[in-house]
Amino acid sequence: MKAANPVSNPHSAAPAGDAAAVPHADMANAIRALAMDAVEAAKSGHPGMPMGMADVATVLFTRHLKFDPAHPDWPDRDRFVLSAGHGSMLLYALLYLTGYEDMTLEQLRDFRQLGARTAGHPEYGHATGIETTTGPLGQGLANAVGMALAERLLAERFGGAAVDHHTYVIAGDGCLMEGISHEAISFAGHLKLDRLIVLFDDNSISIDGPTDLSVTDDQLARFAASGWAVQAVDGHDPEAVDVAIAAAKAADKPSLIACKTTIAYGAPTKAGTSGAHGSPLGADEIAGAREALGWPHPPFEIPGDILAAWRAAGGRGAEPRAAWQTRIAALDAETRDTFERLQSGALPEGFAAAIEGVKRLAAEEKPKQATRVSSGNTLDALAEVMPELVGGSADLTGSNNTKAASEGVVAPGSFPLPAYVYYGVREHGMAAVMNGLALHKGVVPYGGTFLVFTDYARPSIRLSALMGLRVIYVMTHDSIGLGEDGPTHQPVEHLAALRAIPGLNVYRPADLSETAECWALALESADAPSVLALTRQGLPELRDAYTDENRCARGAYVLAEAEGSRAVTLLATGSEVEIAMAAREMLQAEGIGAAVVSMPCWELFAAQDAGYQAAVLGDEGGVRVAVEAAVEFGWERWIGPKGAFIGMRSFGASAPAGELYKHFGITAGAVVAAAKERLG
Ligand SMILES: Cc1ncc(C[n+]2csc(CCOP(=O)(O)OP(=O)(O)O)c2C)c(N)n1
Repeated sequence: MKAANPVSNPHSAAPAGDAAAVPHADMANAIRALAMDAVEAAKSGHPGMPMGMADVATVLFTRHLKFDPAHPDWPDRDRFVLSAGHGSMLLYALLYLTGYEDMTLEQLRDFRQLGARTAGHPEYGHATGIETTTGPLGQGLANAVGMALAERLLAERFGGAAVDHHTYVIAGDGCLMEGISHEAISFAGHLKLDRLIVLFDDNSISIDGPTDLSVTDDQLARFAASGWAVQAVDGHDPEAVDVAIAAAKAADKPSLIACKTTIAYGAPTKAGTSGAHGSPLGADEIAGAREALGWPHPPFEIPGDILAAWRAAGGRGAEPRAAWQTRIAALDAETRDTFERLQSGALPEGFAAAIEGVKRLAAEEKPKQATRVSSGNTLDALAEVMPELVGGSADLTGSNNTKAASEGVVAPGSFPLPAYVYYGVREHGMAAVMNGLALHKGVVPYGGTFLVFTDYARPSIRLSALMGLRVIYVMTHDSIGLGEDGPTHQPVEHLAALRAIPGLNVYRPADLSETAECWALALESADAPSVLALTRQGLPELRDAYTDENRCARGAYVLAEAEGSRAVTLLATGSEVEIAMAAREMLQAEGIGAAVVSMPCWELFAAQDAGYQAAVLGDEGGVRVAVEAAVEFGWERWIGPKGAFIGMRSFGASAPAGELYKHFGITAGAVVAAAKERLG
């Protein structure tokens, strides 16, 4: 299916403002030329998608998008998400043309080179105006749902004078084929997130060829069935696109606009084919495209009048931004302070006292409590002082203990803060929506499911880490200790798999005190995601007394020092710290000095200096025994050459927890035996 080779763009309506003098086609062709030239210079990349969507993007950026390149972090800007991240040159061209200071022509020339802002796929934090990292298809679309949700939550709290913006997405066939798109659109439709507008690059091409090789969905019907307003337009007709976006803005539901486009629009032989996907067009094809498009200018050269028109489009936001600033200044001082604190991500004054209150209660009452319950108690205290909390669960609220008493339930037309979101059985969607919430800023998301189902959310957890987002994953039922639900529900390799993700802090607290401390650390990590691995089963409080210090902050610490000289160091996390404590008693009773080290967070411990690590782990030649109801993978790093590991070597089984621990040999007796064997 090959599109007609356009000799000139038949739709050459003029955009608004100073840009009026320059025909639309020239504006759009500037994007096309930069995309072709940058991909050619890099000798890799995707020119087809930016060339196909250039008309749609031109209409969006010159007529609708509310943004100010001089203030890229303006909180009330419209968000633009390029979910089809392989078309990164579309975004980079737009950022350059509209005048983002850090997106220079040099950067475009250095497309895909080491150290350039213009990475192969848009990377959050590499350049201003990149709202999220995209590339894994479907993620951006789901992030945008989170951004649109954050907008509604903050608008309800602070009013339309402070928060009133849209979230736009460009998504391709690939994004819509991914399973995550179903979770995201279903959730957005349910909540009637009417500030969300998806521009679907409906070009019927993906890498393997025409999309009908693998998909024949009626996308309009699919979105409509999920509660979206849907329209279909010719994506090369700027007036039609303009009218459709205006209608979408007026809709009381999220909107899908299917934009029929031709991939690599203008390329003489590759337009409309998957040949325009994933590799440079080549010199001849580019020359032909320049001719067909009526773009005689040399590579990377944008004529002054066209660039000026684009810069004028970029300048449209200055006035609305200044007006917004005036409105913010007019807010009462308390509202403004809270708004600004939330935007900055700073924790509130009452934060430390909330954590202290939980720790004092732990020391005084020493409750026997599952750490999932401890987490719920901590959240109750935190939500009293943190209106920015947006909690939730993927249909396991009662099991995850994720709903704090003061959190209001999010529903269509009701967006209270602090908020609680019933995400439904959508783990992957939940994680990506939480990334979007965090990216938007102003709210702090956390969400729960069973630890074993981090597998269902893993691609988004990885992106939380890659982007350095404060997203908190509350993952309960963290071992065979969950008991009767059996091996499908019992994580064994998940701690190791999560610890393997760079930049992700995996916490496994042992009691109420540690749970409160780990929550504090997760919230204090403004630029890192956290997983809290929590138990279903009850655990004793292990601390003797209240300490002001956050003992989990260094990742591992000596919970109980050996009496006499230390011959054995017992390392454990979470529910197995109790087992290590029992083993210590038994060893001490035999006159063997044993210390117990609680290791709630490997990542934080790995960041400590060698002196601290050595003091905690004990003499390198000494005997170390680690106990964790999970696979050994990774523990060799801590237990040293003479070390032993007591844990899982297979999947679990369905039985009461106590029996399972015995069956799999995760007992104080086994720890003692392993220690004595190594002592010789
Ligand atoms: C999760 C995921 N799977 C596979 C890829 C590799 N990939 C990049 S683009 C693409 C095809 C996308 O097709 P479409 O969205 O229609 O983009 P277009 O061909 O229109 O540019 C694929 C499979 C990816 N980036 N992410």
